[in-house]
Amino acid sequence: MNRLQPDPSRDAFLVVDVQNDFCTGGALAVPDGELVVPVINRLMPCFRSVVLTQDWHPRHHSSFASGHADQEPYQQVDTSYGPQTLWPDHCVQGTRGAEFHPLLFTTAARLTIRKGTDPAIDSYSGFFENDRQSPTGLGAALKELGVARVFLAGLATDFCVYYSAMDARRLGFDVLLVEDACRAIDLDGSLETALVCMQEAGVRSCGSSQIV
Ligand code: VGL
Ligand code: ZN
Repeated sequence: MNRLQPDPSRDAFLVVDVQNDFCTGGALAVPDGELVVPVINRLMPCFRSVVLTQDWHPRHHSSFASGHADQEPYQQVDTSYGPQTLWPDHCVQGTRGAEFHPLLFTTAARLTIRKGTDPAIDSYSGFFENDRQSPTGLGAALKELGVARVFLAGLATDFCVYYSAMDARRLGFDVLLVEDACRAIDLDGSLETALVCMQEAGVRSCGSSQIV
């Protein structure tokens, strides 16, 4: 098994949405979501640039099914920026569900990027909102820090991790998905689709045990 030795000056560890609402008991629980926490904590000391993303919605966010008459969570609606899946209310700013998992080692983070703050547009990716063009600032920050390669972990593999991976590739970063440090929602085969698209986009996969 080939070893991957992070280079502190060129590599970043992007930890996506490891928040209470995506863990067991949360409003939008990803199966076994909390199992990523010890894996991520163990990897953090291997990186100088650890970046966290935090889904951070205002109370009546447009991605919440509760605000759409006759719509249920997990249905799709058309919006000005394309199709949007509707979700249970989750990661509302200032609530416990929006906080990072209590055991996540957040102290190690250099930067936290909050996303999904615009009431009218969702933001899966840590780089751009779902119109795929409004930046969060993360791309510019990583470039200014000299980052060339991004290791990705977190929740959920087939939504926020997936969109972050695709945008990172589009911005020219090398991307490595740390597979055992992610968990998926898997709506209607979304995990398989995401894995295929990431591979086609040149996202590579690795296991946490390869990283030293
Ligand atoms: C996410 C759906 C809605 C995620 C965030 O973190 O994957 N999924 N908001
Ligand atoms: Zn969200």
